[in-house]
Amino acid sequence: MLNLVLFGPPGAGKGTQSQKLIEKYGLIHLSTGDLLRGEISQGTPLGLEAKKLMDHGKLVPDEVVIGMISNKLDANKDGKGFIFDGFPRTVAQAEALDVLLETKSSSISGMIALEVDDDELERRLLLRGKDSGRPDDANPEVIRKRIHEYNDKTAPVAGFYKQQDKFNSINGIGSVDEIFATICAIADAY
Ligand code: B4P
Repeated sequence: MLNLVLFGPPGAGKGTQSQKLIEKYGLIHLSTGDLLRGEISQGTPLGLEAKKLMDHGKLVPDEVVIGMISNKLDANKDGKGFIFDGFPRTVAQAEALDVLLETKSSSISGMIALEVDDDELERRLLLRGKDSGRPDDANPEVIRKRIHEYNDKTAPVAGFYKQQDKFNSINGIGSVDEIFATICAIADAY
């Protein structure tokens, strides 16, 4: 199985590149952001709780997202592999993912981190906020909170994969196709 973690701050291009990767490699896309927005649009209790946090740029509790990922892994046992987009976002989530995959005799092949500076992130998210309808994209203060949460809780996840010799960093600024070509060169090596 090819299991890739696409990593980077909010607005780095994880969702954008995931769409292209699933087309090219036939992998299953697991985006915790999309799963949470699905719960919100269905008005489930989990979604109502998550919305309060997401609208303020905060992370949703680890046990909630780990449970969602576990269900999705169980539901897609026979796939060629997964793209983890926006997960793991804390070291506790990364540790839990290793345990979940081990029970399925699988593991993460590698992490690909998209590097983008804060000014460009804010510009992209505000632009998307004009027509995405996402409350967390519409307000500069919430965007800055998301970037702060990333630096505080998510950036250390890179160290977790560096220790396992699975970390790859690439420039996330440039055309979507240029960045995709760089990602594919790494994915092909796996
Ligand atoms: P997510 O849905 O994961 O999304 P994201 O951080 O907003 O962004 P992404 O990096 O995917 O952006 P995209 O490529 O689409 O998270 C939302 C919230 O959910 C979090 O804040 C948190 O509250 C919660 N959550 C999710 N997962 C969680 C977890 N595991 N634990 C706890 N909480 C969790 O790109 C952004 C924009 O840039 C787009 O408009 C795109 O068109 C543009 N763009 C992309 N590539 C570009 C390029 N090369 N040049 C110019 N623009 C580009």
